[in-house]
Amino acid sequence: MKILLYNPDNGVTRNFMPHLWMFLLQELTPPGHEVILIDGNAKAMTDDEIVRYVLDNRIELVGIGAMTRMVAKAYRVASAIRAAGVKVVMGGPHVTECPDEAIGKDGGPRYADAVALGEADQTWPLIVADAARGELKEVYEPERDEKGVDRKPSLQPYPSIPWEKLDLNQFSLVPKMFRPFMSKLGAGWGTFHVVPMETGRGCPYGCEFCTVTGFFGDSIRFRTNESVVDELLRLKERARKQRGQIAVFFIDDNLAINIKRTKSLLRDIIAANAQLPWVAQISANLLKDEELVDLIAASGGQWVFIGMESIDPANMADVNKNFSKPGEYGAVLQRLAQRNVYAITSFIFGMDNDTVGVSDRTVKEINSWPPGLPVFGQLTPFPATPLYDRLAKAGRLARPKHWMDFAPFWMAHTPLKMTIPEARQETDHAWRMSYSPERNAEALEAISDAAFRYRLSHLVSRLFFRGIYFPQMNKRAWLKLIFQNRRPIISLTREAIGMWRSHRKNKTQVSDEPATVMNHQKAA
Ligand code: B12
Ligand code: SF4
Repeated sequence: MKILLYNPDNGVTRNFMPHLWMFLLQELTPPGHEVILIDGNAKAMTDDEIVRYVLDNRIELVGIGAMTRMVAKAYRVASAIRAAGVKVVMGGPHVTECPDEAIGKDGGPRYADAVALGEADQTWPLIVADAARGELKEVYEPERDEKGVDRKPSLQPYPSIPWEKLDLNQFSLVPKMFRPFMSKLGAGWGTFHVVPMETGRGCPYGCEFCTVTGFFGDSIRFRTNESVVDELLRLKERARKQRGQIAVFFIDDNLAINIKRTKSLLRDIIAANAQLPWVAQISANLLKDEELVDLIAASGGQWVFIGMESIDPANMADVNKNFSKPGEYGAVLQRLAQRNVYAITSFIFGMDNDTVGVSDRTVKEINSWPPGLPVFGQLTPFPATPLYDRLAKAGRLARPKHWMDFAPFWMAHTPLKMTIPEARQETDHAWRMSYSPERNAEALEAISDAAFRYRLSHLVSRLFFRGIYFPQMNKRAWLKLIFQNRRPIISLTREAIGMWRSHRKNKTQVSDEPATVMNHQKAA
């Protein structure tokens, strides 16, 4: 059977990284089937184009995965594929949280032939076998234990995703026209991939707005250190062979949730020389441990994503995230920056204690810390979260099915101390202040003592991160952005040329020196 796994884009911006679920399910597919992957983030296609692709390639089963944010598009595509006579199965967080919606059991239209609820590592092979026999069921759920609790995959053993062989061309972040030139730079920059990797699943913290504790459970499961190290080594080898760069995004919700285990993993990565530049999510409360931060830096950690949410402790208490203390954020970032590790700091506006001016207050505080990459969102009641239930009970949901008419940065409920348009303005203001050309230049100035590569990484990341809010989807937008930020770009380019010249001069001098000196050096 020919199977297509498809992940829609959100229609506004693109993700920089492919989705892990597709590679995982591809690897878990029983032998004898061909699995094709299309990620809308890398290859944007209209609904008609996808249907045409499915028919032209004689696809017999389409699997679609979606977060709530892109589920409306997922439903549209699914309906168009079903109308063309091809079976569709949907999985992922949204359909798990609203299981009846996709199969029309909530009174609405039906979008999918089948849904896979929860973690599908064990159900996917059954789905494929049933579909191949023409006996697809409506709902696939993980097995339950005697107490009725889902049996979660242990992650030991963990499937070996063949990254070394996969065609990742559609996911390279280096534009095609620059590839030949970039591959000659340093160790090679002809391709640049950010690859998702998980080392564990589950988070026990249960923040009110988050779906993770409900979806993955509060019992945490880890892969073995060996399997993570092996995957890193294979990726490192691939980067070397293709004269490109690979960075890893450890997508665990909290990489350091068990500090002892994290330290042991990072030590094993260092011992095996398996370091690649990596990014991971770690909560601020766990980053107080100096030894952990040392190991993060030594094992390749470059950026840590921290869900800071708010600088107001009352807001943190409201959303059950009291364990993260705003008063400690500055020191945490300082500790990271001392090791040249920087932070992607994530904030949420529209919390119940937020008032007009929250963006000014927050950005002022952020600017007093070592520079990072701040991102700003709004409190969103995702279905099946405690937040959704609380707001629904209080009659505060303005758009209870907000995902069916997805509106970026437009809240689905009214915060207590400001209006929805005010929350939008605050969010807009925070993005504008944080990524203005002046702020970008200031941020680089603040780390002027850091080595060239950290400053380059900082500037490039800033230009990309701005795109999360201000769509940068065409060449014109990029050229404008480059022009606006010409000051730090020119300054870094000059520095790079200077470094390259002195490197070339040193090389020429060494090769011009008499053989005796060379021999002498060798003997020394
Ligand atoms: C990595 C990640 C991202 C990446 C992008 C996604 C990517 N390229 O991987 C980045 C950082 C860009 C991101 C951004 C956002 N994210 Co995010 N992200 C994650 C994270 C941490 C990991 C995803 C992952 O790979 N998980 C591991 C895989 C194995 O799990 P999985 O995807 O659920 O897949 C399993 C099953 O669901 C199932 N399955 C999945 N799809 C399918 C399809 C089929 C056909 C079948 C059969 C089965 C199946 O099988 C898999 C194996 O068991 C999750 C949290 C989490 N732990 O999952 C949040 C999460 C998915 N993100 C979330 C959110 C809210 C966002 C943002 C909206 C945040 C924001 N405010 O901006 C943005 C939106 C991005 C966009 N495109 O518009 C929410 C989604 C909640 C929801 N109901 O939609 C999550 C669950 C986190 C949370 N706090 O609740 N995210
Ligand atoms: S710590 Fe992060 S992953 Fe865990 S429940 Fe809170 S927001 Fe979700």
